Amino acid sequence: MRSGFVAVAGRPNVGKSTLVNALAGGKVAIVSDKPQTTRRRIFGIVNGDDHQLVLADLPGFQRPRDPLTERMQRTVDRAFDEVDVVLFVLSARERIGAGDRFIAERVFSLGRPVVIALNKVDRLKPGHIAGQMQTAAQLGDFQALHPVSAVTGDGVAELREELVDLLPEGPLYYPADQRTDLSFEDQIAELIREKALQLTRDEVPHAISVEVVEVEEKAVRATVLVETDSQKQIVVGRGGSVVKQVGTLARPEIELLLGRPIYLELHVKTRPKWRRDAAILERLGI
Ligand SMILES: Nc1nc2c(ncn2[C@@H]2O[C@H](COP(=O)(O)OP(=O)(O)OP(=O)(O)O)[C@@H](O)[C@H]2O)c(=O)[nH]1
Ligand SMILES: [Mg+2]
Repeated sequence: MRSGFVAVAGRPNVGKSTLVNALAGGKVAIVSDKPQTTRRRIFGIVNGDDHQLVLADLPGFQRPRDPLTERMQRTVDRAFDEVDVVLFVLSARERIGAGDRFIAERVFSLGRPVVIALNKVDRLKPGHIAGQMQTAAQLGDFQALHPVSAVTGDGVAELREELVDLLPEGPLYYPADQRTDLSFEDQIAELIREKALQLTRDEVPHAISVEVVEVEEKAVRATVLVETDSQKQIVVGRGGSVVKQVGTLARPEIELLLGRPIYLELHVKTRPKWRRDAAILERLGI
């Protein structure tokens, strides 16, 4: 039996969570086209006959700007302490530059094998991919470099095999049928937040968080927090249209998770400066 922990590191928005989902073979982490979607460490657990690969999906590396982003970066820093392997994710669609080199300095100094995933290679010209691979190869002394597409699944099976091969012999850390370490409540809150991120833009997504208030047999009640009244207006929408849409998109996924139909009740509330409020951040698991 091989088992162990892999930290998934990289700049915001390079596709870390999408890749964790692809490797885990199902949705573990929420995904959006807005940077800083992932705010806490989430384990995606990949179970095989003779292995258990625990992927730690992490917030993107960033320069902290407030208590929320400070806590997010601390999560990233701490995650490196006890891992067997680092999966360093880059986007083939963007210039590999200073931000990636900054992260490289950190991950290549850990004394652990580093596997580079060059993500988002779908629909890119082979010549462009080859160039990006050459640049990526200069970032440090890597164990392996895999061009992948987390969206189409190209290269994902090979990457999974590579990661499993790097794990030491070890025990099962989680029951073999478990896919994440998040509670149902936290998974539900994340699903609702994902839909709210999808339907908003500019500064609004960063000001949104979700708390599940109650999960009953037939109903789930949750609160969508924002920081200002104008953000609240946007998330509620005209005649409640936006929050209604959030519910419509989130409900089927929550029902799939719980395995039963539910009524989803969402309230949007203004909580000024929650991003600076240690008690709220603690409660949100950040
Ligand atoms: N074309 C393409 N898009 C991708 C791929 N992987 C991820 N994306 C898109 O990239 C965006 C960001 O994906 P995420 O998985 O949320 O990225 P992340 O690195 O986890 O982002 P943070 O949590 O904010 O740090 C989403 O719009 C994804 O659909 C890929 O292989 N190809
Ligand atoms: Mg993410």
